[in-house]
Amino acid sequence: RAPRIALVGATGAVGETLIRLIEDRAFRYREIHLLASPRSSGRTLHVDGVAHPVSPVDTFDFADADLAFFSAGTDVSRKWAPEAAARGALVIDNTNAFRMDPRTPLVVPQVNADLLARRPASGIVANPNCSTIPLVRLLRPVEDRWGLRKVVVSTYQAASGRGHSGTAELREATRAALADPADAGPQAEFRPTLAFNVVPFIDELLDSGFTMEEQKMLQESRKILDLPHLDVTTTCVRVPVLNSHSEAAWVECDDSVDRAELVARLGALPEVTVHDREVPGAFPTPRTVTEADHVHVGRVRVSPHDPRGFWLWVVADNLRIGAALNALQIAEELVARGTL
Ligand code: 11C
Repeated sequence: RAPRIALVGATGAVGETLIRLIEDRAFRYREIHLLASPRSSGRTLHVDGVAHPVSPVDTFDFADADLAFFSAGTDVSRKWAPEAAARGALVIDNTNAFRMDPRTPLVVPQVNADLLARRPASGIVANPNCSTIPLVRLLRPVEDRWGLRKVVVSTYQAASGRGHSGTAELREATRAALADPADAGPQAEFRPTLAFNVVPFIDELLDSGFTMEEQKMLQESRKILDLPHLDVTTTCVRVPVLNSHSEAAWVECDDSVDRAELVARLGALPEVTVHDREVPGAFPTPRTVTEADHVHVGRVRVSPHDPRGFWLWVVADNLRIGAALNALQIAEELVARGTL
């Protein structure tokens, strides 16, 4: 039987994207319950042409759902996801709340879908951070063929990583700066202003000197790839782009890498497009990515000095690949495997 599903955070950027994907991918459900924090509830949203009220999460009985998607922020997940799991719903959580919990699998279906064969001990499947997902999808075959030694990444992350309020602030701050270059505009999401700027700081600062976003990329990559000692070091940067995160990744391997073979292996991955497979130097950008459900790769360069190292330029829609699509693909796997 098709599952009864609940969407917590239905009015947010990830929640709205999830609704579009449920429609586009014809994900079958028996009932759908749209939920949000009390502040964001009260609206009506359409799913598959049917109007649904957005109800407050704190009045919903999760015994009425088989599957619950959470994308309303870490605090909401910490408070309600364990309750939903205890009431019998299998939770797919988009936040950072449970990713490193040993009882909770951290899943990118193209990498470690086998973890979805049974219901997790916590009743929760965690969805990784949006900058981790495209990276590990590309690293998996590299590890399998050449052995990974080290990965150095700089990210170029879009404003939509902060949801609707992030994109709204970028638009408003850009308008303010165009009218008066001294006017930084609003700075609730991005500080200093993101208008005509790049900001090498995402999430909170840790004692290590790295940000939480940078630490997530290390810890999550290790867990998903099941390589607990993998060296992944990153600088995470916010750029004035509305949607789609980009990454420049330097990858060092145990063995020498042949560019043609690397391009062929990456190009053979499901839902991956390599732009410079046939056109030398071709690259994707956040504005030109049209197939938003693919991870896009370009500028594939093996070092002429030491062919054990190579560069990739990666662009992926952070709301889809990095959040809603990954969550829905987890759900599709759970249904296909009969785990629900
Ligand atoms: C950003 N990567 O771009 C963040 C958003 O841990 O799921 C996603 C935060 C997370 O701001």
